Amino acid sequence: MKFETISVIGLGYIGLPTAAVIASRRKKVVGVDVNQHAVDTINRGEIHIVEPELDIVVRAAVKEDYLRATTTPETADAFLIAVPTPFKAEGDNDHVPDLTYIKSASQSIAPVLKKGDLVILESTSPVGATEQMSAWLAEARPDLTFPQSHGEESDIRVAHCPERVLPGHVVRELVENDRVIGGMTAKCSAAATALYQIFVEGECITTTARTAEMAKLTENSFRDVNIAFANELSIICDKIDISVWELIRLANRHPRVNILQPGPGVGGHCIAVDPWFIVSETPEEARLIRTAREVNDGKPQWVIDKVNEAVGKYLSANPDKTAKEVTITCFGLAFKPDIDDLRESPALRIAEDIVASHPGTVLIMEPNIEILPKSLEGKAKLVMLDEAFSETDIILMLVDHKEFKAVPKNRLENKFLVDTRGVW
Ligand code: SAJ
Repeated sequence: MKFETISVIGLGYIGLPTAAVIASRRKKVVGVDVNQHAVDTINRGEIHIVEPELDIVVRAAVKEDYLRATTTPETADAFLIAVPTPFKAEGDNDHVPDLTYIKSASQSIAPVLKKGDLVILESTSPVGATEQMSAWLAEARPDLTFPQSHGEESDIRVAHCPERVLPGHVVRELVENDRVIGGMTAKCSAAATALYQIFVEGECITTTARTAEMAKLTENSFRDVNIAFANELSIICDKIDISVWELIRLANRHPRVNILQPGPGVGGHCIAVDPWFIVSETPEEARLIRTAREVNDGKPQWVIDKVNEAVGKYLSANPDKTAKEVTITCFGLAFKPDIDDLRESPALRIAEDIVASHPGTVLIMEPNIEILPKSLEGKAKLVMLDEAFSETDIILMLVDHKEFKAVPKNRLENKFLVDTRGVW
């Protein structure tokens, strides 16, 4: 199959790198986004998100005229949809996935679809979303045929190919990772495989759309369950006075044991979200997956309780002081090490809670940002490493950034320490 022009709908953390990498293979790519600011930024050859190396790829692709952004879909031979799939606002506790963005993306491309086109859903989606997307397309274009009604003979090919790149390594992983390709029919899978082979060096493995949807949810649920195991161990070990870090190191010496690392909770927009797509579909059956979510979501409160305990201990050791005179420093705000992404960050949630409840000074040391997020503005102070150590009474280690790992142990002397990452 030949693809002259490829359109990517949604120019966020997945869509923009994908568009740029395809363009770097000398294919004409039209990126579409409802956000005019994003479109203008990209058309200047710049980027509106933070991802290592992405700026270089986008700049070159725009300069050489292979990548262009617009707010209105245009004709193309393949459409790749990479829009968010959040939860429905009203049913927050039920964590029901909201497919509104997929619906509006499919309705926006429907008018420009032509016989022979390929439509791929990349957004992480509940099982059945690709079939639903195809139904929306068919509703908008009764003059074309789709796989759900015409099977292999359909005018339009439809597939689900979930993204699985790690933030911070997107440009490399987009090319190197294997891809799961779930076509609604075998011809749909073959067409999608041909598209991904333009830029993917990993293997392209084909399956059904529903299995591909479930595979993505399974990958992130697997990680969530394993992190929950580590987080639960850390709480148990704290109670019975055992170092969880040493314990995990020892247990991992077993040839078939590989425990992940505890932390202040699970952040980001994938692992803390995707398992709920399984739970909301099969609430009776998905008991372990739900519990893992609850264990990980409960971890920030456990950390906050530990900080309060540390303040209590500090005041017992320094009876002449009041809580107002105790300075707490949060080391790290990002949702994981060595990135500046604060979205859905448990570290940020913990810092916000401490700022709201602690009567004394709260300092923040986050080497990857230059200004504090709005929720902390005017309530905490962003400091450099030296000030953080000289001014603080209580150290709260939240993110294992490389700058923190390099700190010599003697700087921690005489400080009360709550280390959620086992760095110190
Ligand atoms: N975390 C721990 N302990 C660990 C590992 C991670 O507490 O041992 C925490 C991190 O600090 C972070 C959260 O989990 O708060 C998630 O971080 P992550 O590095 O595990 O994953 P993400 O969210 O950056 O990216 C994941 C990846 N999925 C898997 O590794 C199975 C990525 O490949 C997916 O493409 C991405 O989700 C996504 O977009 O779905």
